[in-house]
Amino acid sequence: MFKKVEFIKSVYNLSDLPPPKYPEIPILGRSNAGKSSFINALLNQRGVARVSSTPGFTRALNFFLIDRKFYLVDLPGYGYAKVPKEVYLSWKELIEGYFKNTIRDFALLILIFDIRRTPDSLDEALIKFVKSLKYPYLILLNKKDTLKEKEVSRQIELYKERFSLPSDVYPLAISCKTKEGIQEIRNNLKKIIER
Ligand SMILES: Nc1nc2c(ncn2[C@@H]2O[C@H](COP(=O)(O)OP(=O)(O)O)[C@@H](O)[C@H]2O)c(=O)[nH]1
Ligand SMILES: [Mg+2]
Repeated sequence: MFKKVEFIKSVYNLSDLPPPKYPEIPILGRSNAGKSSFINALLNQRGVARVSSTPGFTRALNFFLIDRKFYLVDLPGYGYAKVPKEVYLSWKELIEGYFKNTIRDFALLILIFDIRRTPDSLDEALIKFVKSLKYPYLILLNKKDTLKEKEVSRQIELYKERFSLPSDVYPLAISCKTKEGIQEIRNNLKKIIER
């Protein structure tokens, strides 16, 4: 379990990023996929990251420092239907600028999807972008509790195929509600950070 969680800041402009003093693990995904819920589950704290009841649009990159060892970064989600094109473009610019920033130490990128959804062109574009960065990444299919075991397997195969994932990258089905799969991820993160 992680012990100390410090909220560092919300970043709206790339010029405002905290110094890259620690390895960082950004959390990416569509709005409402469960990014904030995942951060809360992982840290075993309610309300560290704000969970939205209505899918909304947070523009900021929220930095959390964990055990003075690494940053967890809650990134703004994409794919919120009511967002105008300019807002999508500014999202894209912020995210791309952040990842192209080569002085930062990206230890692992975590991508979260709602397991019930069929991946669309936006999701595919994200995967393509993430693959192009050459950082290690982990794909999580959240809200496993909403599906039967058979449907879970079917969705895992669907994501694997749509994203043309290499055989060693397997999407992991989790639930932030029942906490299934969360301890396994904690153990993996610890290994990655203490590398
Ligand atoms: N059933 C179920 N609902 C979840 C799970 N994780 C998140 N949610 C719900 O999905 C909605 C969006 O979650 P949130 O963490 O705000 O998503 P974000 O926009 O990606 O940060 C909220 O209503 C959560 O309660 C899960 O594992 N199972
Ligand atoms: Mg959120």
